[in-house]
Amino acid sequence: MSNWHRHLPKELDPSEIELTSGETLPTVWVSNWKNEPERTVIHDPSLGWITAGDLLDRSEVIARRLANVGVELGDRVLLSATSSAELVAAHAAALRLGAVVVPTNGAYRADEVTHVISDARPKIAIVDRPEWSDWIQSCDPTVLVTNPSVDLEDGPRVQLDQIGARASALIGYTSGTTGRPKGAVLSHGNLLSSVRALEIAWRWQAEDTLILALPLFHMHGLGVGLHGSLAVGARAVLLPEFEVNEVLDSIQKYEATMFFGVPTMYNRLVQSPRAPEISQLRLCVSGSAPLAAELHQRIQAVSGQRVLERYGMTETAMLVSNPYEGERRPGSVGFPLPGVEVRLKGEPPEILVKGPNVFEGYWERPEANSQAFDDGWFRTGDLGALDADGYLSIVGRAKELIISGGFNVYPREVEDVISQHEAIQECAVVGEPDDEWGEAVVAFVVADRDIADDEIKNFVGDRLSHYKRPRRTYRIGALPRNALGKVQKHRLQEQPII
Ligand code: MCA
Ligand code: AMP
Repeated sequence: MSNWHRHLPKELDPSEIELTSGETLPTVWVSNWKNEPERTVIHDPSLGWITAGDLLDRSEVIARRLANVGVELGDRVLLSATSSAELVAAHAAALRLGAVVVPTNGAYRADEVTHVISDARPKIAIVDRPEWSDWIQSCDPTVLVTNPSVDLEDGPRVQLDQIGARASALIGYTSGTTGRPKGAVLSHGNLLSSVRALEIAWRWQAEDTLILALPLFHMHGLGVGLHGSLAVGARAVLLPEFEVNEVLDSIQKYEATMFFGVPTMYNRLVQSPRAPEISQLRLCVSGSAPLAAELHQRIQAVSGQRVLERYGMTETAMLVSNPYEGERRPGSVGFPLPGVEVRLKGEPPEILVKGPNVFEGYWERPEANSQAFDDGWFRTGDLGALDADGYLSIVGRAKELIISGGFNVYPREVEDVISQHEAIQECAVVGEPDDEWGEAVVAFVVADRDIADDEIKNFVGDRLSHYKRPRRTYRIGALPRNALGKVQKHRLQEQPII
């Protein structure tokens, strides 16, 4: 299924489309910056508008500083901070130098951080949370830790923008099906082809201004919002957190044209008496988790805005999108984006994908790579269905994954932590449908004594990111198991609560 011509404007001849021009993210950005250095491109929460010329100069200064402390082509640079122009400049600097950025969720706790450090072995970590310094250095004292302004000594001139499209740009940590998070290695070609496809499909133009309240350490905020804005030469207004009134004020103040968010954000927006204000945006996109058809319809009812839902993954960037022109079908993710091929295989049907956007493999995980691909097609672990008009819907997951407020939670990771609790004999973690979060993390435990929700919540919160904490804990007599002893998670809800 590659009916992606349905995304093209009528006047565009498909043979003219070039998604993989051999360029890299920074060569495209730098060319935009050099063409119009006076143009405002990024709005920083405290500094205000930053121009293209500022980003060009600032990224060069930081690239020299990084090179001066020994960062070389292919070296990993861990990046984790609240959204700011400094973070954008540091990201661009690392890429211009040919380093590989490892964006890392700022909510991570010690164990999660040290896993990434020992797996990716970055040369430097650019972070804004003071406690991370100790965590990183106790794991690997050779990693240099600095802040987002990269306050290091200035260095001599260095060669920039030398790498090719096949060079690695990002390592995004994601768990896939099992085990501890593994790094998905994305090349410049992967990431650039994805934003080129979005530029065409969403009619993204230099005149656009995006309100970007998503964190810049996952594919949605970074790979779509930031990379897309910089590649198109458009503007992005960075908000350090999502707050409904702040978003609505920013839409007015900066005459924004676009907003990208996860369903939890739309759920909060639609409850505001000011929700009709989003009607003035040219485009609202939702992704990272299923947008309930009822929420889609409610947003349209209060604001007239037809949210465009799309589907992506860390390993593939963006895959499938509802059309800009034509029906944006609630409950569906639409058609494959330009360049992307999708097919359904097996029973129940799993979504397999191919395209210039699909990564080549996980960082130093040959076994995981052989399982991830089926004859050159990447296995998404999502289950799909196509309707008569060719719209794709995600109808379930073959992988064990909970998506809470757009953040992914792997039950196994939470179960491993709860199992360490002195009163717990065994446990199983699942997602429960939840109006606000889409799915809420909940734990079923077999315990020696009564266990309060907060006890497990705090126990997990001390060890893992806040969004992985179970919102509820149910004490049951025994975990339901099949004849082979495997826990039957679909039967947990039937168990009597003690
Ligand atoms: C915050 N809390 C959460 C979450 N976020 N709990 C569960 N799930 C969450 N996602 C907790 C807080 O710790 C707090 O707990 C309570 O909920 C309320 O916090 P609040 O301040 O209201 O939340 P917030 O800081 O406003 O965050 C909500 C959020 C945030 C803005 C929706 O979760 C968010 O930024 N989500 C976006 C994630 C994202 O960027 N995903 C893209 C992944 P307590 O009350 O106990 O203190 S990329 C991806 O999935 C693919 C590639 C794709 O297709 O895009
Ligand atoms: P990540 O690990 O962050 O790459 O998460 C990717 C997963 O998010 C996909 O495999 C899907 O399960 C889910 N996802 C992303 N977008 C959507 C969407 N629009 N609807 C349903 N699930 C989605």
